[in-house]
Amino acid sequence: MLKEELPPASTSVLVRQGLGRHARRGAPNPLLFRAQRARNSKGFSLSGMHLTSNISRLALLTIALAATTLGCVAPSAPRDPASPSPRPAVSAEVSVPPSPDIVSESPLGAAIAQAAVNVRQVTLVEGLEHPWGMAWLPDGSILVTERPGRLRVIRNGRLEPQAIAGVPPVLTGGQAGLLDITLHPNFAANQWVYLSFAAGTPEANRTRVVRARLVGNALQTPQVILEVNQAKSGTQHFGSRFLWLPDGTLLVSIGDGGNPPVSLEGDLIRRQAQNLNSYLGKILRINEDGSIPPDNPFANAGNAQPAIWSYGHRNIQGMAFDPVTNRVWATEHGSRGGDELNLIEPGQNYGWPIVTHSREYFGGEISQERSRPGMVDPRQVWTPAIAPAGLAVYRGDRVPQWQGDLFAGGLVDRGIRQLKLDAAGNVVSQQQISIGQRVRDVRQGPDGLLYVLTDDRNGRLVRLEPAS
Ligand SMILES: [Ca+2]
Repeated sequence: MLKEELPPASTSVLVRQGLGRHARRGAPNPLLFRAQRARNSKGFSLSGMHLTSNISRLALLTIALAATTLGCVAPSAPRDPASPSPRPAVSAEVSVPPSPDIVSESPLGAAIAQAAVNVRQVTLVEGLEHPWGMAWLPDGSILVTERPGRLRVIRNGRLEPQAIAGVPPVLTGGQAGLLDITLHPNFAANQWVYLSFAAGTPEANRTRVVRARLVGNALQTPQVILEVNQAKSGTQHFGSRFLWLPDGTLLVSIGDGGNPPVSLEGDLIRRQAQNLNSYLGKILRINEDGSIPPDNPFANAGNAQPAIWSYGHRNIQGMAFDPVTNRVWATEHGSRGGDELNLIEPGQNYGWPIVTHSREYFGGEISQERSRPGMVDPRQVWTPAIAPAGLAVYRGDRVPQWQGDLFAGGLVDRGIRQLKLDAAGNVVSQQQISIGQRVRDVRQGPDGLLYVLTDDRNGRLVRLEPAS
């Protein structure tokens, strides 16, 4: 599975349940549609979800190469493994209407020249198993989460063989596992470490946040300070990025719960992103102890969860704060194409799944609407998908040419998009920095350089520094 967003094999049970539900309702069944297309093509699944043989992989590669040769895909754009046939990829491209807010995937010649800083990539550590998030301790050591449920420490540039003890039990498989990590802003005084992870069973699980004190090589006195208020099935879309605001409150992104046919209370679970009584598909804002700030936008709204900060999100895995502009940025996965960069403001609706540039993995529209009054348009749309994960605003003093730029990691992109912004926060150009592995996290380190975690069984910690 290349793209994070594709359902893991373990969802086959859900898929079968979904077939029955669609049949009872008499609704168009995407899974039957997929099965028919697979039959029509003599066993070659066009869905991209279940490539069943090496032959189909080979055919897929051939089509992708042909598409590139014919110019169907912009040369600088990564092929989205979720877009296996060239025809849907092209239609996804042309379905994006012109908008001043949207930078297309076409090459940006002048802007690339402007952004030219030769970057050296230094691999600091290898052997991390699907690392997800990282945090610097006051002594310069780095804590790194590994999705299978371990918390590792890199000390004096070396990955300690012994993991940190006391990590709570986590649900693993698919996108589930131990996810983000952050330290309390006053960690030096109180030793609080915050972890987000998937908790529960494959049938009933939720994103959970625990804080615990780091004493020596162990976490102690763990406290559950937040968990999603509804259980979901399957192992997709946990969100889970942390972001501290200057006022000492903490933002936590929560995914929409999963792709069709994953459902909740008789409806597609993705629609919970528009339900203000659900934590799914939201950014939440809490105090350091999990209590809810009284100035949250829906704190006094009555029929809404007071923890909600913004809503209408699909699956945010990148969040960053710019201390100069006081802006909060977030990157969010679309389904097939339609990945987004959003400028986050409290109380706002970011549209999912009512408005989206993204299409279903199995083909077809999720919505005809790309924009709607009262919903916030993205500042950047990526089609084909980059599968964004990890986001940093560069405010270091080591590379003046990067000042104020956004660095968005991409799983499918296997690299980083460096975005230049104008004063109003519009994206004016982007540049690709290839890393060569799926990128899960990007952060600015205390030394003013950028650090990157790659999502791999043999994941790496990479430092980006100017080459000259
Ligand atoms: Ca949106």
